[in-house]
Amino acid sequence: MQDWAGRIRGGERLAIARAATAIENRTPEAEPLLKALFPHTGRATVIGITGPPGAGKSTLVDQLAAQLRARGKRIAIIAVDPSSPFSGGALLGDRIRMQRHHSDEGVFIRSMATRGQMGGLARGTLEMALLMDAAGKEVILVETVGAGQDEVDIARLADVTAVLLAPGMGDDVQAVKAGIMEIADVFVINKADQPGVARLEQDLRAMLSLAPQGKAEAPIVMTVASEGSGVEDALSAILAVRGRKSRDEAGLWKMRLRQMLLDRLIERLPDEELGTAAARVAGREQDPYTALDQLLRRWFGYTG
Ligand SMILES: Nc1nc2c(ncn2[C@@H]2O[C@H](COP(=O)(O)OP(=O)(O)OP(=O)(O)O)[C@@H](O)[C@H]2O)c(=O)[nH]1
Ligand SMILES: [Mg+2]
Repeated sequence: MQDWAGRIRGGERLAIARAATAIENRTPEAEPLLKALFPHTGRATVIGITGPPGAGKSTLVDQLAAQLRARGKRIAIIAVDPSSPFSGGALLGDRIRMQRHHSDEGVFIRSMATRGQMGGLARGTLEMALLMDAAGKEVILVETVGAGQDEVDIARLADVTAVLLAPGMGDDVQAVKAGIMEIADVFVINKADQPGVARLEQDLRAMLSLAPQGKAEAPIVMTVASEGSGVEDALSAILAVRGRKSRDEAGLWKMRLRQMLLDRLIERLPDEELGTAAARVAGREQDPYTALDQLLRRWFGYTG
């Protein structure tokens, strides 16, 4: 284990890839490995890129990666592939688009499936980021679709979150739900080559002017990711936020530990048990509170 961890810290690609697979498959090796790696984490900058399906997140991530490489940064890309019908087909496209980085030793790319969880980042995304951090990656780009729970999850993971919008996506600004608004540090209006950009910007500014917590000052950057224009500005805006934001590590870890605790409890509880209890509650044989007490007692040794 120590040897494996050492090779990861040395940036050995094969060792990192094996660890990524262990994390994704939640094999028994993953946890002891992460324990060994943890003291060597905390240095990377994690940038979350989120937004509606098809807004151009992958295209922008690819361009940001190129920019960061040009600045000599070691980077990792974690693409969380939603299992939604929107993006099922985009995965192959992403892979092809990012191919140019594949032969580059300074870039590590990993896709993760959400496996049909309700919203939510793929379990293990935090672990994947910790792995990349320990492996000496200086910047970690995480792409996720902003839908459902994701906005909260990405805030728990990322140091800076960029929300990507694009014109002509139907409900435009409405696609950015209130939750996303709150976690956005930078707004990127992509597809600035398409009609409707000025309106989108107007709507966004109007929305931001009503938002609390100084969101009205959140930078808005225009990009045409497919051509690479505006990408440098987007990166500068993101890194500027990173420079200003004082990192509340304990606050972040409180959110993360809460989620990990929930995950662990759910993991330990056999699904059939939950099903049996649910059937009793549904049949009015038992109230939900008594059912919970019983589950807690039986599976977690809870005596309260
Ligand atoms: N016209 C135009 N098209 C773009 C731009 N950026 C990306 N696209 C195209 O928009 C489509 C979707 O881009 P992606 O980068 O796959 O979008 P995404 O947000 O990652 O999509 P999902 O991962 O499926 O949610 C692709 O066909 C891109 O080539 C842009 O600035 N202008
Ligand atoms: Mg994508």
